[in-house]
Amino acid sequence: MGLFEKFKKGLRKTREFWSNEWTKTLSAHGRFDDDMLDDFEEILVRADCGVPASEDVIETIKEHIRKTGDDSSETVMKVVKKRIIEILGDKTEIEIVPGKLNIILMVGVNGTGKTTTAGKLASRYKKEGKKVMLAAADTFRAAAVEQLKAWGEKTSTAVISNSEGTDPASVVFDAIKAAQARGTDILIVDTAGRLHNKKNLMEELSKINRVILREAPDANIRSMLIIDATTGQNAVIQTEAFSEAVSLDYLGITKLDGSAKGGVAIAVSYLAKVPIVLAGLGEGVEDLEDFDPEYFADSLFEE
Ligand SMILES: Nc1nc2c(ncn2[C@@H]2O[C@H](COP(=O)(O)OP(=O)(O)OP(=O)(O)O)[C@@H](O)[C@H]2O)c(=O)[nH]1
Ligand SMILES: [Mg+2]
Repeated sequence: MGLFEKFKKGLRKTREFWSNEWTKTLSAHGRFDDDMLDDFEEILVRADCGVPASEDVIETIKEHIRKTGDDSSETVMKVVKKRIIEILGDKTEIEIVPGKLNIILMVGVNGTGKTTTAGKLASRYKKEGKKVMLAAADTFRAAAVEQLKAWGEKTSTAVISNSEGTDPASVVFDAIKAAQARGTDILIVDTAGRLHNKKNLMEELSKINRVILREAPDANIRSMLIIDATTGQNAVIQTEAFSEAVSLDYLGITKLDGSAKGGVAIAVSYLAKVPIVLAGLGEGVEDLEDFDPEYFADSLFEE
């Protein structure tokens, strides 16, 4: 299956929601007058695009009609799609620097898909012939280490771990030492789910960061916030809160396949200063793709 086909398949529920609602509105109003645009804005908000981005899209449509006088639905849809691609920004991929240790720190609230995405990423990089290692720095939740080990087995990737309850920063320390000794290219650090307002957990994350900076100052260090599309506007709130609390480089958006709330990618991109780089499109090891703004937008509108 091609990449676009995968996006299309993954975004089926979101696309169905958009196209049903839009078809209804289009046939009810026929043309893009103010009433129609009000309905349109409501659809965008209900599709979890968030109020600021939805208002922006509506403004863009109004300006287009004012300038060109063309309010045919085909042209307006093209304008909407173009604006959505602009909001999503340029396609960005995770930067892997050859000849260096690259460390990817996975963070986020409970259950967003950190461990799964870490496992999928390990598989991807192994396939590319890289030396990969996983660090089980979620020592908080029982079974978290076992879950990551299962991904290690599935992807033939070394997993550095310790027992439940040990200091996660010490696991990261061990993992960095092991990665340095083995000439690892990419070390993916899985961390415990945490709320941005839970002081101890956020401090734990800062400590992990300090250990990484101290023990691997020359490494290419990247942190990635994993958000779950099915949580809608909560994902937006999490992105804002984590951006304030820790330094983020990337966003990964998971479970796009499981919900009609794919629009959350638009809401997040409108507010966040970091790019979405990954799209989780299912639970399987292959269900991870680089986030592609054009494919994403095309998948929303494709009949
Ligand atoms: N459908 C779907 N399910 C996903 C995706 N990513 C993760 N999941 C599922 O979401 C659930 C939670 O995933 P985990 O990877 O355990 O999440 P986590 O962030 O590590 O959770 P904690 O460690 O508890 O904070 C699992 O059942 C995964 O299979 C995705 O892209 N699509
Ligand atoms: Mg986990």
